[in-house]
Amino acid sequence: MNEQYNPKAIEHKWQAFWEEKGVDRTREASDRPKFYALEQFPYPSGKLHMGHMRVYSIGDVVARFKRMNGYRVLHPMGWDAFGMPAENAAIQNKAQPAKWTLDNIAQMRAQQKQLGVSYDWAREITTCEPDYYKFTQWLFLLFYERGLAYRKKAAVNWCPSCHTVLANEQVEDGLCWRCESVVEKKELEQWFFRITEYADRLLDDLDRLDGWPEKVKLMQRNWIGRSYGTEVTFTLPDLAGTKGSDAEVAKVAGADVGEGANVVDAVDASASTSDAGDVPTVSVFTTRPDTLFGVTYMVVAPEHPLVERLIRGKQNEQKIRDFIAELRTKSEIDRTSAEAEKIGYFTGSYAVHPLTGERIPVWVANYVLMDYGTGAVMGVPAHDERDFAFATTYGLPVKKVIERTIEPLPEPLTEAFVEDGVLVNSGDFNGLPNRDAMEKISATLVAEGKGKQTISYRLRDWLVSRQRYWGAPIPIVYCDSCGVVPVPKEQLPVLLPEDVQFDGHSNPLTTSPTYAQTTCPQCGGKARRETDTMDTFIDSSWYFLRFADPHNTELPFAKEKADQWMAVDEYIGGVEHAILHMLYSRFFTKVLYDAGMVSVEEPFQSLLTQGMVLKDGAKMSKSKGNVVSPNEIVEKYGADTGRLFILFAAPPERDLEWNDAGVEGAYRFLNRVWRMVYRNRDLFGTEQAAVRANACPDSKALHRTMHYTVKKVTEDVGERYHFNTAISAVMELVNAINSYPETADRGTLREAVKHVVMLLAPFTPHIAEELWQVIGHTDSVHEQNWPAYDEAALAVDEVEIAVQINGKVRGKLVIPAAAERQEVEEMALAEAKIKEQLAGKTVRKVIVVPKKLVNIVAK
Ligand code: ANZ
Ligand code: ZN
Repeated sequence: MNEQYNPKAIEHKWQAFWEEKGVDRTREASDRPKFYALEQFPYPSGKLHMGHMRVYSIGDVVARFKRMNGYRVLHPMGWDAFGMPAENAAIQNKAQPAKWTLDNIAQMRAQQKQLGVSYDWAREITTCEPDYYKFTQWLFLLFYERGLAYRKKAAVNWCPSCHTVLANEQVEDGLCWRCESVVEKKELEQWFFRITEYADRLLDDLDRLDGWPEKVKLMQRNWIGRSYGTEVTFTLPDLAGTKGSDAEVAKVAGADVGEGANVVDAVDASASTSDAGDVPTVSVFTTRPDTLFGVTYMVVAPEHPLVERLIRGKQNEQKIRDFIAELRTKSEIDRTSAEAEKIGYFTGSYAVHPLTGERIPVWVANYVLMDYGTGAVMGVPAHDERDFAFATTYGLPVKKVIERTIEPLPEPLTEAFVEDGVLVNSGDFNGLPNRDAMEKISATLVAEGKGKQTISYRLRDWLVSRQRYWGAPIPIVYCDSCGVVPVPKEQLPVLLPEDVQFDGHSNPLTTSPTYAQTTCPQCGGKARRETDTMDTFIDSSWYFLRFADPHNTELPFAKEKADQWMAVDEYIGGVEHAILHMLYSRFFTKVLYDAGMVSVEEPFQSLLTQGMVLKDGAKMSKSKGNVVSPNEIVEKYGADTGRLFILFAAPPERDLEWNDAGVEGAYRFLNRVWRMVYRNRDLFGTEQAAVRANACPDSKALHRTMHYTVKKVTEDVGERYHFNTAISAVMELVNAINSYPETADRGTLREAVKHVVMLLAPFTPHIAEELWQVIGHTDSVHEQNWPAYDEAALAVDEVEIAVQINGKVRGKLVIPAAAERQEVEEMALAEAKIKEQLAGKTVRKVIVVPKKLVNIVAK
């Protein structure tokens, strides 16, 4: 027998054993409760980094713990395998993206297996394989059938010299990442998913997700950004009789205008103006109708359909045209960031205030976005910080309409007053608290046909087209006679062609001589295939469902299989995916629920966002040169030490500071456990002594420590995921065993040793398995029932209490914890020291505070 802990000798052996015995296989049919543990599947970059090792270690503790606690567990792994890096590698190395990707997967899978993570590899999925993307396409068609996939023009980043569309992350400071040309915006037909139709459900159902961190829910709420407000209609009498040009009407109908319902209203408003004689109108979206009397100007977005008519023939016309042309090159983020300079021009036109009839100058400015609200806002400088700054810059008047109640505001205002108060300068509404005025003014506008109550969302529809090769082809063809035709489901998958060029100068899919030409599935005539592929976020929006039924060839998954496992009970991953991936997965699940394909409306019941792995205070990264690779650690110390260190060094949600001494410490601890088990292995002979836990104080104490440790680990792991404190409790139990006297009860010792092995199983699975065999078992420790603890054994059965005479402590007493009041009183009075001090006094009264003290009142 090898008495030296040698991880190399045991880890591989047990990995092979588990695989052969199918220890990590999912047990489907069983009456045990289900538990679905899932770590976010990785992008196959080629190498595991410490962040991966951390998330898999956490997930594995959860999965193993649940198995031992009587659950049937689904714990799968796969690959988020489409995406840009494979295509860039293809350009650089002339290797096919498929080959590059699959090679990387092979390497990473081998590394994962070295970590001893208990994945059911029979369920592995790879999103770039046709057997998977066939169903990604199938789901695209489902969305299309349900009216949730549609096409419209949208601005994309376009590099004029590479002739290609660039993803946002390929645009660096406005330049193409490859050739450094200035990137332009170009309008192209793109596919979208109508996620906005689910905005309310995506928002409201967040309240059901008790197992999610508040901060993640808040991020999702902000991303969806629902605002209740009022649309207020202003008239533009000066524009009556001027008509929109045909070009303008065309523009209004398509390109620049977003898809939101509000924008459609804006279009209606301007469209109605072409009826000669009618007075044109413009609506603004405001969340503050109470400030309506404080409007001193109005601003429309540069892309607003009315801009043309507002500026035509006016003094600033040319300046505004130049300004708009320049803005086209700016991103929405640049335009709206708080630091961005607010630039505007007076159009030369005026609107009329709906309640006062005042003439309000209409401006155009960069900070108003066309695709939020109505694309027009009312400026209230007295009560909005942004408007105050704008009015100050351009010399626009500031009109106070809310007065502070405690102390009047300074005159003139030195900054916007954004708190609550009472209305002034607001006609009939004067004197109302502004919160009440919101309702009242809004109601008045609605009654007079000058406004309506609306809801606006920040959330936009999801642009899913990519002009890229390495993604799931969009299964659509275009036919001259039939138009847009979905590929029939039985013809899926639409396979990626291999006769393509990776020259970096175009979408490779368009370079295939064969791919785009096809026949129309409806009329059999000539047709053209869609050459866009899908955003890879689509692949990862349903993979957790595929794991429930990974080999289905007819459907993405069968409902009864999905229902067996969904929702994911614990989803573990990085906070960087807290918004988009989570939102898209939630959206998919709701659509599939509506389609009757699954019975849950939310995919992830509980979410654990793990912290980063830092070294020397900074995130590990190649550029900082502070990377420690999992490989290195496994080579030097074995996977168990790496796992133990990672789990011990910080609770999962916190950042973890890498520490070589800490790794050494974890290794030393495992060595200690190893020697401890070997030293005591003879206790597990054929004739085992019975446990006599009460035989002596030492055995009683060890017995108690053991039960305490079981309870602590059970609760820390099962309820809180405090793996670090669980591990430290096991360390204390090992200490207690090591200082247990030779003469004390052997049975108690044997039980304690065995429990250490079992308690370590979820954290350090290989050494636990090896030592399990050392103490005489032939089955797997991972298939044992998690040890139970005995509350009674935890009870500390004697307590020390203070004995006071007239409030002063005069002695101590050790008594049975269960002693009755009367007994306690008698024992106190019988105590030698106390007796002595009471000599010559009369006891008047004895007060007993159970388990704490006895106070004797005597004179
Ligand atoms: C007048 C007003 C007065 C406003 C006031 C605020 C404070 P949230 O809450 O984010 O929905 N707004 C409306 N549409 C806009 C657009 N397309 N681009 C830029 N800003 C726009 O914000 C709603 C507020 O944002 C609206 O209420 C409007 O300014 C502005 F004391 O109207 B408010
Ligand atoms: Zn056709």
